Amino acid sequence: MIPKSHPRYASLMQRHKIEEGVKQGYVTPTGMIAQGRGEAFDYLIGERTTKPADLAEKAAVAKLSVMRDVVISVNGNIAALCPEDVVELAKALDAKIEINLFYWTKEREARIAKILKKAGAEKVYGTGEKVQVPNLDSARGKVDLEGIYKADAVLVMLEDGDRTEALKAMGKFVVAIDLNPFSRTAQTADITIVDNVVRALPKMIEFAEEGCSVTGFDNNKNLKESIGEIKKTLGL
Ligand code: PTJ
Repeated sequence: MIPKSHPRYASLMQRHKIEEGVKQGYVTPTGMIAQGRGEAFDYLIGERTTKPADLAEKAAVAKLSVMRDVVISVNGNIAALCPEDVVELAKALDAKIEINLFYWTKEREARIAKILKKAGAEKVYGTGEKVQVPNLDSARGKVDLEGIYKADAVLVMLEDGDRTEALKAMGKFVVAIDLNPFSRTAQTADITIVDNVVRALPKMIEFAEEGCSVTGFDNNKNLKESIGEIKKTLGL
């Protein structure tokens, strides 16, 4: 039992959600490594939503609010950390929710669908027949025709490697939430939010419900500013 007064309470609770997801079999064991990597970067940005992250969150919501067909992609870690926020954001943006797993198994897919439905999702994409994203050989390349395949924009979170490039090659607008500003996903997305998903999604819900607009957002500049936040922490 972790006391609420513990200085690292929030971070430890996230850890335990991931641990519980692994025990229940819907978070892949390597999801723990992904979480640990995220924690390290979160530490470096001060475990808070930085100014550039706040602006990127606003810019992402402003853009996604006016796009026709938006899909929020969910993997095991996201299902463990913030399924209710995913559902709420999807409602606020009128977006679809699709399960997309790197270490795909039918069982994990079914468990995650159940979690999302329990969190309030009416429909969950990515649980039936799938079609292939060109040039993406991993299981992430298998997507729902009515979901990610047809989407104009995709929100990806806690993502490994090369999917953002493949989705962009299909002409999609990609928003990524990634605590690591140096990752390939962060560097190739159209809008990169360098923040913890557990802080970013609630803020995005707020922006979507209030309504927001951002003009002249420059993702490269914003990413550099996020890296600047890390430099400040390091005293560089
Ligand atoms: O559930 P599956 O089968 O789809 O598997 C998913 C994992 C997590 C295994 C897969 O996506 C993976 O291996 O991810 P990586 O390569 O470790 O990358 C995850 C990225 O997300 C890293 O850049 C982390 O810094 C970042 N990250 C980790 N935790 C968070 C995060 N970003 C935002 N919020 C977090 N809580």
